[in-house]
Amino acid sequence: MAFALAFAGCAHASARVTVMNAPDLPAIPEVASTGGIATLELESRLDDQGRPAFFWQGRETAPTIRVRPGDEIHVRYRNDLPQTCGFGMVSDSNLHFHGLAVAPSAPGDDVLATTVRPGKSFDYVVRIDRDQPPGLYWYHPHPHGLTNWEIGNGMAGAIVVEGIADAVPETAGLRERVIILRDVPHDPSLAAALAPDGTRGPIAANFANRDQDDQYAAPCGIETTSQTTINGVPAATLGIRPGERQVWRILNASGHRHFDLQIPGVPLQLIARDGIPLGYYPGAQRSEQRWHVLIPPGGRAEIVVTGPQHPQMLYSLCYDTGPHGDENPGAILGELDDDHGDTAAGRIAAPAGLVGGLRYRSALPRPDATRTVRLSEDARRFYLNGVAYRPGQAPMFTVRSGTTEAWTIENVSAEVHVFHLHQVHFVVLSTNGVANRDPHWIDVADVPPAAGRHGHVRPSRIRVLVDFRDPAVRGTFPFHCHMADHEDNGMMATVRVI
Ligand SMILES: [Cu+2]
Repeated sequence: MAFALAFAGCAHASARVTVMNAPDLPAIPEVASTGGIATLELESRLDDQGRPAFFWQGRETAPTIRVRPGDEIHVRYRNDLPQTCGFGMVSDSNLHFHGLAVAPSAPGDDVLATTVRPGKSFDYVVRIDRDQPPGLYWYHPHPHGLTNWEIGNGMAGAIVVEGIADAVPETAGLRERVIILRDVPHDPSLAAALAPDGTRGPIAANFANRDQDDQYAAPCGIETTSQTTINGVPAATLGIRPGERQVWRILNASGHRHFDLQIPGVPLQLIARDGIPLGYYPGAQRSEQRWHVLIPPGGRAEIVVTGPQHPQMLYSLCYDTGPHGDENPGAILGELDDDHGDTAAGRIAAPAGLVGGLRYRSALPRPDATRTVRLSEDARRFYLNGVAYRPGQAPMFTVRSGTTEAWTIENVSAEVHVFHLHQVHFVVLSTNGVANRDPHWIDVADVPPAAGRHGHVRPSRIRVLVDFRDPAVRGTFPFHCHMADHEDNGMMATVRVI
């Protein structure tokens, strides 16, 4: 890190010299809807390194699916993974369409009953609501017990719902980048470090060691087992001219790592979180200036970046996941420099009268019910309200469609967890009793570690308002920790909306 910073300093003196020589940010191929339908065939199989991976048109890649509100996504998904994966489970797969307010039923966004077994295929049809806000969503596998093996090895792709310029007119005409951040194990078998049989393996040892160490010295640790990537490469050059503004749509598709993005000296104009423009929240600004942007696993941030006068690094800052948490050390993701060749995805289209998300824009209704979800863990398993999830388990809650509910998410463990519900968005109202000063509609939220040690645990709590008002969202779907290894090991439950 120090070495690279020293070079960045030199670059200031000799304007616009490439310091990293990293390749241009790879562009991700795209499938756009035509006639209201985006159609693709996607396949999962082991790549030449033995990792489970998405393939499209014979290439190891997951295209960005670009749609408009009211469109459909048709995916023929073929599972060509070996019959069993490295730790003895059948290599099942399926697809989740994260963040979209769509029905939780087959042949759409159903991860509970729809399993694509090895050697089989399934035809997904996802109907996107006319009211779907414009922004960045994503698709990834969600077979309980194997989610970390599949997502953690890189199986994820982006979905863009068009229309951001209707919500943020100043983005019209700007060049656009889709950026996918991952954290891929050096050894493909390590993504299965938490085998779903309850044997927590290396993490259990970590848990035990850290428990004896009250004053742990390196809160972010030193990651030695994995490599962060940006659009599939360890570091990239992001071409941007001095003063040019670009829209970056950034997805954290890692299995369980946070990214806290910073470009020294460059303000980041945050315009959307988790697919919903900031300005949709009643009374909120269309954009907020940030000096760093934290994205939990599963989260998305859409930002406007202004090209610096001199090359600058793109970093992820050290993030402390808590005394029992995993290592999230700082990382260099790339460098902003003059264009060497245009690898942007295209330009943001002019406003087109796509006025979505109406229900998100009105004053928050009073909650119709309250619930409590307690997050806990021991050396073997992870729990919601004391229960480690088993497939087929009865729903934990039954909710009336058309309502909102206030949920208290309480963390009694000494590491952060990432709360996520399928199909719906929510607002964080408060954290540990302190009102949220810049609330937004989101679909993943950090629940901070509990305070106190050795039997004197003070739980951390976030209070959220969950939106069950969309009439399309009826049925049973999961909520869980989006650290995929935690979910695989039990930190999941289901809710039934009637
Ligand atoms: Cu967790």
